[in-house]
Amino acid sequence: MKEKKYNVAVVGATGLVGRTMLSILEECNFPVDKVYALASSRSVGKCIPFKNNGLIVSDLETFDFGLAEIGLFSPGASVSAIYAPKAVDAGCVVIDNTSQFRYEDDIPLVVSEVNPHAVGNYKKRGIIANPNCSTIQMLVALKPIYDAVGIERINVCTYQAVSGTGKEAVEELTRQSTDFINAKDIKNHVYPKQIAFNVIPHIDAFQDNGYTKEEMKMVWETKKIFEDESILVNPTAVRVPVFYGHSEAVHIETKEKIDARTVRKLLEEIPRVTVLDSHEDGGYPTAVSEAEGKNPVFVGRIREDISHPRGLNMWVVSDNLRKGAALNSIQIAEILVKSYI
Ligand code: 3JN
Repeated sequence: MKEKKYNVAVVGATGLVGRTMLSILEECNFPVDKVYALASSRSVGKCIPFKNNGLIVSDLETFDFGLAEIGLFSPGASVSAIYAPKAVDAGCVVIDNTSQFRYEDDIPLVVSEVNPHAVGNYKKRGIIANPNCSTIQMLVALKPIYDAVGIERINVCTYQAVSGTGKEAVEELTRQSTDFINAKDIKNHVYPKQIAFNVIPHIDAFQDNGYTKEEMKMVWETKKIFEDESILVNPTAVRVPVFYGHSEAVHIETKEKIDARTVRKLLEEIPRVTVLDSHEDGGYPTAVSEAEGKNPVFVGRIREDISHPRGLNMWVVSDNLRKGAALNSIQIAEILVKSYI
């Protein structure tokens, strides 16, 4: 029997996540037929890389979503708010990479290794939400431990690459770095403080409780994805002068004691996790040397917490544009086509 193929619309195709979606669609075995690259009128007519001839960008505003069975959305929350429901009305299933729908009860929020079963709940609204990049890589690494012994509390500090903010931030880090080296004045446009050769403890908007929205996303999303309102999450989200790949120092308190060797073995069995954890110089993953441009979630520095009887520490690194965004969206689409549409 001939394999069914799907027409896919990539919304926000000119952004960093949109371009990564296209490059993963090129390299993976997803059964695509036609691919539509959509963006705002500003980008209409641009050619973006895809297979041999590239794709010409079409106007999101006038696109007939009846032409696509699946919409991979990453255009920003306010744009998804308008166009995702329009796409659904035209018969397209939307996988949305923004925060617009993530916290709505009747919209599934899915990490493909953690709660793939939740994809089935897409039918009511026609939308599946893709979590925030920092949540995704953390939960991929924690899921086997959660299943084995339970997790009471997570303390996490993130070290997030500028590509999480977008193209302008990649340009800002590049420009500030050259200006710094050439002893020129440094100007901040994207971030409130200099990002080159600096570390900024602020991602997304401040909330009433003093946490930032990026931090609260990790709290809300962990509870929803693990389907566990009781799990405690205490995050600090930090921007670092790295182009691609988020890193996280994750400290957990488990419900039952588990030793570092057992955790290492559990994680080594997960196909999309790569454990790099030898106690020697360089025996751990980093964003630039391992994660950038790669698909796995890399885990290292696994060790028992010397200050807590059920504490465990680990270092989790992944490409924020891939597993943290585009790849997870396409893996959701794979589950969708395999079992539901
Ligand atoms: O800053 C990062 O590293 C991740 C940024 C994610 C982001 C940036 C702007 C808007 C999001 C997100 O996916 O949560 C959003 C949003 O959709 O709210």
